Amino acid sequence: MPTALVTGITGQDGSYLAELLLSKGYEVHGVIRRASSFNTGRIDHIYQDPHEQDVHLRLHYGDMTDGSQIARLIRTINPDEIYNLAAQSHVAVSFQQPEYTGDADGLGVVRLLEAIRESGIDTRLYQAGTSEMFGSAPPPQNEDSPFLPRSPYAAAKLYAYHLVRNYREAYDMFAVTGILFNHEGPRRGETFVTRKITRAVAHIVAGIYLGNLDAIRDWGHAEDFVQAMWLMLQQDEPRDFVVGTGETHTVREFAAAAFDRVGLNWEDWVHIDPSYYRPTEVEHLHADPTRAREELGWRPEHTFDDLVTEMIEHDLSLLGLDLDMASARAAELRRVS
Ligand code: NAP
Ligand code: G4F
Repeated sequence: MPTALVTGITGQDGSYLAELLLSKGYEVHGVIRRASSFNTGRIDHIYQDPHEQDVHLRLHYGDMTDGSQIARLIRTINPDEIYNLAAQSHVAVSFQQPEYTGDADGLGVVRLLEAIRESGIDTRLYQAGTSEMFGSAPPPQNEDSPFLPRSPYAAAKLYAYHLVRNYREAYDMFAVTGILFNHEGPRRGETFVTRKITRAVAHIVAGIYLGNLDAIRDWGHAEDFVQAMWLMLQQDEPRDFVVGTGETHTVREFAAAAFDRVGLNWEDWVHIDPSYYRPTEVEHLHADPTRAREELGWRPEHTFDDLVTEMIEHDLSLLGLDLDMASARAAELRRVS
């Protein structure tokens, strides 16, 4: 049975990846951070009590800022594959916490690479890179596009990208970076723009404050993207890949599509709060995923419309509502206003 170590298992991608690996027969070890209350909501449905028989998912405390624990986990688990998904992943927050973001997202990867090297184990590493590294590079972006990062987050991820490449060349490691464009889903963190919008739609009367509506993103579904992560570690040779859908929308278009699902006009509900504008913005991300399509055989299965609908249905279900009930409520609102 292959063994995988997943950092960031409590996050959006970590939870989908853990499901995928378990379905493929892996023993999965996840790294979680100690918190004052439970932070495993996204993986509770696959959690197994370690006292049970035949346990395939095991959780360990750890942090990317704590190198000795990372080294200990790698030594004792001896995984065949490591997926480093742990990160302070919010671009806007990285402007407020640049030092911590650099520590967790940049230096954390050095700690991981050094732990692998010093342990001498034969393992494969997937590093979660990002299209944010392209920053202001002209679209569409592929593996040969320049990196022009526009945030402390992107700069930290770019540092990690170069280190992974350097360790691959210097020590002959199977270590790769997936340069993934935005991917979302019902488990997306509540402060990313797509989820912020779909939650507002579900609450209907809440309205919403947003920043830059003109930003263009290549939004896919996280369930499709974790497949690409796994495929990258199954190749004969280690190689970096751009992963994205190749289809783009503005934030405004996402909001319009989402409010339209329940029959509302987004312009009546979306307001601008300039404090959500970033000191430097990434205006246009558009993937050219040719290499992933040709070499990994990867293609997204979810469409943009599927994604918007699934996210809204999920946020409505949390309130005990469905699309018909929400549409009826919206129609009532239109009648009385
Ligand atoms: P996410 O939902 O924010 O999850 C991040 C995970 O990292 C969580 O499990 C979090 O733990 C953990 N974490 C944060 N700081 C840590 C630290 N210092 N030590 C250990 N764990 C830490 O992010 P995601 O959307 O799943 O993204 C996964 C990875 O892909 C991230 O590296 C992100 O930067 C990258 N990425 C994401 C996208 C995207 O569109 N989703 C695109 C490109 C790249 P808690 O649950 O305790 O907070
Ligand atoms: O949803 P966002 O915060 O995602 P962003 O900045 O594109 O980053 C996400 O994708 C990256 C891959 O490209 C990942 F590496 C990263 O970890 C993260 O998952 O913002 C999307 C766009 C931005 O242009 C932002 O300025 O939406 C714009 N936006 C407008 N109003 C807003 C808001 N973003 C947020 N979070 N909140 C707003 O109110």
